[in-house]
Amino acid sequence: MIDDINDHSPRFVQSVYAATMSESLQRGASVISVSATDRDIGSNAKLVYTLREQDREHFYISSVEATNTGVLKVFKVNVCGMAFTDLYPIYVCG
Ligand SMILES: [Ca+2]
Repeated sequence: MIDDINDHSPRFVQSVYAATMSESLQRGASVISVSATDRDIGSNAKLVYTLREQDREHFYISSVEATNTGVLKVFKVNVCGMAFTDLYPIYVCG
């Protein structure tokens, strides 16, 4: 049995993700899907997405095991004008 060493870090497919949100988005509504790749194999390539603590007030992110993607969802409604400095730079209400 050949084992894989977890020696690669995940990289986001896009360096910037931006989304336009409607004011009518309800809690639990999906905002955007994000995707990263990891060059390891098997469980070493499985990704779990998290948000920084200050971003969790308004959003949460679900990790989708089947596709290895993360889906950003609304935690608190009326999140118009939210700006992220890290992974999700700008949200504009449409
Ligand atoms: Ca890895």
